[in-house]
Parts: sequence; C-alpha cells; structure tokens
Amino acid sequence: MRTTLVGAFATLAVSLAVSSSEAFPPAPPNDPLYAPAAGCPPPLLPTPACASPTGQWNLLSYWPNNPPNPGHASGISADLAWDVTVGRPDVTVVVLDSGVNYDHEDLRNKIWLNRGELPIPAPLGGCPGAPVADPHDCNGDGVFNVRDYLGDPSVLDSNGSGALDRGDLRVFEDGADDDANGFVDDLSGIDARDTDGDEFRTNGEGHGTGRNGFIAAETNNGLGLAGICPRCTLANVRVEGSFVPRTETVGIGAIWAADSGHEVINMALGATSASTMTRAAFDYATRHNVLALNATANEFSFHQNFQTVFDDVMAIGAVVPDLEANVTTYLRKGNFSNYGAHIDVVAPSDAPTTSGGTGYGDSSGTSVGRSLTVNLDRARKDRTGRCRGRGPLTSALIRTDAQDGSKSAAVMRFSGPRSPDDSIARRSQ
Ligand SMILES: [Ca+2]
Ligand SMILES: [Ca+2]
Ligand SMILES: [Ca+2]
Ligand SMILES: [Ca+2]
Repeated sequence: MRTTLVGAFATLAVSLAVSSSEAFPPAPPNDPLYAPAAGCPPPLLPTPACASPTGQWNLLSYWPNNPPNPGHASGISADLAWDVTVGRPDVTVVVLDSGVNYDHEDLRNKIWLNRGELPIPAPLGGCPGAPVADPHDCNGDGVFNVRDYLGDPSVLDSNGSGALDRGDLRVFEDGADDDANGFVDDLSGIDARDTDGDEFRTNGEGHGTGRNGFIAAETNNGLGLAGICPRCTLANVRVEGSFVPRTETVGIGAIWAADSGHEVINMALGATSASTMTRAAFDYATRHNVLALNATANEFSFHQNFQTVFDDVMAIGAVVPDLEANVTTYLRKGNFSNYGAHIDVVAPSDAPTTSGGTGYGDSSGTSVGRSLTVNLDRARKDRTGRCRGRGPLTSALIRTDAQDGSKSAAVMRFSGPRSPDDSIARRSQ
C-alpha cells in the first residue's frame, strides 16, 4: 500500500551566516551525476525514458527533466539554499555507521582531521601560506585536510591511489593518545566496534560510505556527486552496520563526537533496545549542543527504533516520487519508511551517492532522507519539541508544498535573526 504523506515536505531551505567568499559558483556544480541524464535535458518534454527523475533530483527545486513548474517541485531545494550558504568546514557531520572508505575520490578531501593526533605538515618548501592561528592549514585554504600534507616527505601515496588520502596518514598512527581524549590514534574518527582509531570500512560494507556522499561529497570538483553541504566536513564512527545489537558503540560515538567539538551526529541505525549508557551518551551530546538525527528505518511499520525515539534525536522518514505515470508529485511516502508521530521530518529517497568501493550507485531508504536532513545543521530541538537556533544559525525554513502546488504553512521556525527574505524565489533552471 502506498500512502501519500499529507503536507509532505518538498522544500527545505536553511541559512547559516557565511561570507561571500563561501558562495557557491553561479552555474550548477560540474559534478557529472548532478546533471540530468543524457537524453533528458530540459526543455524537452518527458519521454518514457525520462519519466523518472534523473541526476541528483533530490537536491533540486525543480523537475530535472522538464522546465521549472511550480506544481512539480522535486527535492529539498538545495540549489536554492546554496544561494544563501554552502556550509562551513568547521561544521563537521559525524556519521555513525558501518565505517567509511575515506579514500574515495569524492570524499578524501572532505575528511575532518584531528589536529591533536596529527603533526603540523612539513613540506620541503614550508607552509608560507599557513595562518598563524592554524599552522596545520599548510596551504592556507581555510580547512585542514590531506591536501595540506602535499610535499611532506613523511606522507607518501602508500596505497597507490594516485592522490593523498586519509589512508596515507596511517604513517602517523603511533599507538599513543596524543591529545589525551581517551581514544588512541583517532586521526579522523574512531572504530567503536573494534575499539581502535581507524574507522575504515574493514568489513567491506558500503552503507556508511554512501551516507557520507549524500552529506558532503566534494562538490564542483568534476567528479561524481554534489554534496548537500558542499563545505561541511565529515568524520566517521564505525559502530556496526545499519542494525546495532550493542548500542554502547553508538553511545561511545556520541561521546566522541561531543568531546571532539563536532556539531551534528548522523545515523541510519536501528536497535530494539538501548542501554542506560547509550541514553546518557545522547543526553551528554545534547548538553554539548550536538544535533543528532536518525533514520526511522525501513520496516514500513510504526515500530520505533532506538535511538530514533529519544527526545533529543530527530527522526527522519522518507518520501519518493510518484512514478505510476510521468512524475506528477514527489510527495509519496516511501512504502518502506516507518511512520508515526515520532517522525520530525521527511526527505527524499532513491538518489545517487558514493559506493563503498571506488564508484557510485543509487541508494534508497530512510537513511537517504536522513542524510539529506543534515542541512538542518546547528538547528536544535529542545524537549518540548520547539526548534531553536544556536550560534551563527540565522534562520531555517521548511515549507511544505501541497500536491496542487500551493504553499502551506511553515512547519518549523528557528529563532535568531532571520534572513532578509526567507521566501526564496524559485530559481529558474
Ligand atoms: Ca588546508
Ligand atoms: Ca586521541
Ligand atoms: Ca596517536
Ligand atoms: Ca563531486
């Protein structure tokens, strides 16, 4: 049975305080999977081959196979949000999942690195562009990532990938907890399952890698995907797969994220019970102003998984395009998505992302919607269910588009200064 979610979420726009230097390029990003499929470029009328949405339709404010049509909005309107912000590298989204291929071509430059465990880069020519306040940022581009070790003779392309990546930094694993945070060699994340500092997907699972791509794949780099938050950074905690029998690993991940000063915890995890320790860990993260989100899971059930039902974890369901004929709406409830009053937000599923190996593939499920919802970063929800902002968050707006295209009321508003115009005009394609 397919159920249309009344007032389903179609448009999401979020604004953070940003400088003009962080503005997105005026043209659409050049990542090849972002574009409509070949043969379906606008303004051609839809053909049977182009009846389904193509490209990263889930990020768009329009139907990618046809000219803009106010009645046919598609995804979360990231293309409109990017006019306001593309995120900031000091906003790190921590993915608690199956581990990550942090060497993936579209992720390797987006992996957060721990200054407390890694030495200051020392290329032969020095770091003349590094800011005094952050000597780790050797090339002075405003972010500390693997590219800052280019030319450092102690860091080689040891895995033969043709580029520096996180795997090449294993040379700095020294068996010591250099920053005394309780985690040995947490160079860029932790493995809470195997209790070490390497969150690589050692069991070959690709789920965690896919969630990373949705959130913050390197964008406008001519490769693969655009990420919803192009300048955000990524950290990972390997817990298990999507089903977690030992939720203590999730709790450890929440504590690590909070203690590391990160902003957002992103989960697509399910567990039928939660320990006192795990409950306390999310209380701890909340008190450290960490926003946690979890997919509702794909059981097409009212069943409530932990950690979704925690008061301070946002529960994310999924919507999909209506494909019974040529697409007329994107507002169908995914007939896999769990449902119930505990859901806070729904977001689009069935979209391309990074695969666990070296390539890309489509992914479906509430975890996709959950990954897209991290655009709500720095938003907070207190125990009364009221949303509020913190720090540089200026405003966030979720609009719902009814099936006939008319706008319904905003469902959440965040406090703090509002953007000059939060009814962002629909961008022409
Ligand atoms: Ca840098
Ligand atoms: Ca450490
Ligand atoms: Ca160490
Ligand atoms: Ca890309």
